[in-house]
Amino acid sequence: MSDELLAQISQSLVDGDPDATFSLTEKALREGLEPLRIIREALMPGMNIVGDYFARGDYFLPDLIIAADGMKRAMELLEPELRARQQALETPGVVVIGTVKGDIHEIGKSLVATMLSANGFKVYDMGVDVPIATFIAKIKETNATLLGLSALLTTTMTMQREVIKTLVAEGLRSQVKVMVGGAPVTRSWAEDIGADGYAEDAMGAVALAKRLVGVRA
Ligand code: B1M
Repeated sequence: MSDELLAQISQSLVDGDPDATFSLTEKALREGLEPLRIIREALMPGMNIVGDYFARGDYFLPDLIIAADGMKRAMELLEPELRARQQALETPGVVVIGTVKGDIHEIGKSLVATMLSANGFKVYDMGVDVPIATFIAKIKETNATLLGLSALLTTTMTMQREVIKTLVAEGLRSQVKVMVGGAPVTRSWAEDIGADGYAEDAMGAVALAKRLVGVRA
């Protein structure tokens, strides 16, 4: 019965039905399933299927966004339960992520954040228009090992360089690997500003993050 319920949760993500994801997750908790099991055996596999369909061109951006919404809503139910049980996901890494100062583009950054969460990373999403000092404070507070910087404007890409310079000045550069992305960002820009990696899309960002923390994709 529980296997069936887990499969239904997974399928609801693939079907793009966030209401079903939410209510099935609620049901699973009511039936006593462990939150960690729901994440590992239902939500993560479901999001990975959606990601694969997107990568091979069977799903499009709206499908990804709807599935991400389902995952987020389920996580809102599960996170307090995890805390109550003092359980934690074994995480490959702690990521601080945000869209840089001056830039309010949110959708791509949020997709990257959700896919990283779906793959077990502990993600602190700082939102958009994030001042450098906010990134720095969060890295210090959480001992993050990864920093994700999104920029969608040619005018705000330069902020990615400024954040990296500040990491150096604060003595934090060796603690965090920096990944950058966003529509105008390129691999050569990433190299130019001294980032550790560039990803073109959310699935690429997951693969990159795993590589940067030494996990096999
Ligand atoms: Co804006 N905008 N926008 N906009 N907007 C663009 C980016 C633009 C290309 C449109 C255009 O002119 N063709 C253009 C930028 C030109 C440039 O500089 N090169 C532009 C402009 C000019 C502007 C304004 C300046 C317009 C104005 O006011 N005159 C203004 C700037 C506001 C500001 O930020 N200060 C502005 C405002 C807005 C809205 C607020 C209206 C809205 C954002 C709403 C929101 O996010 N809540 C908006 C939107 C929606 C867009 C477009 C149409 C779509 C962006 C998007 O969400 N794409 C965009 C045109 C376009 O890109 N085709 C455009 C979907 C999303 C999933 O993709 O964000 O690329 P994307 O993320 C991808 C990858 O890039 C990558 O993975 C994601 C998932 O696959 N990725 C990462 C992203 N971050 C990553 C981080 C990583 C790794 C990968 O590691 C950390």
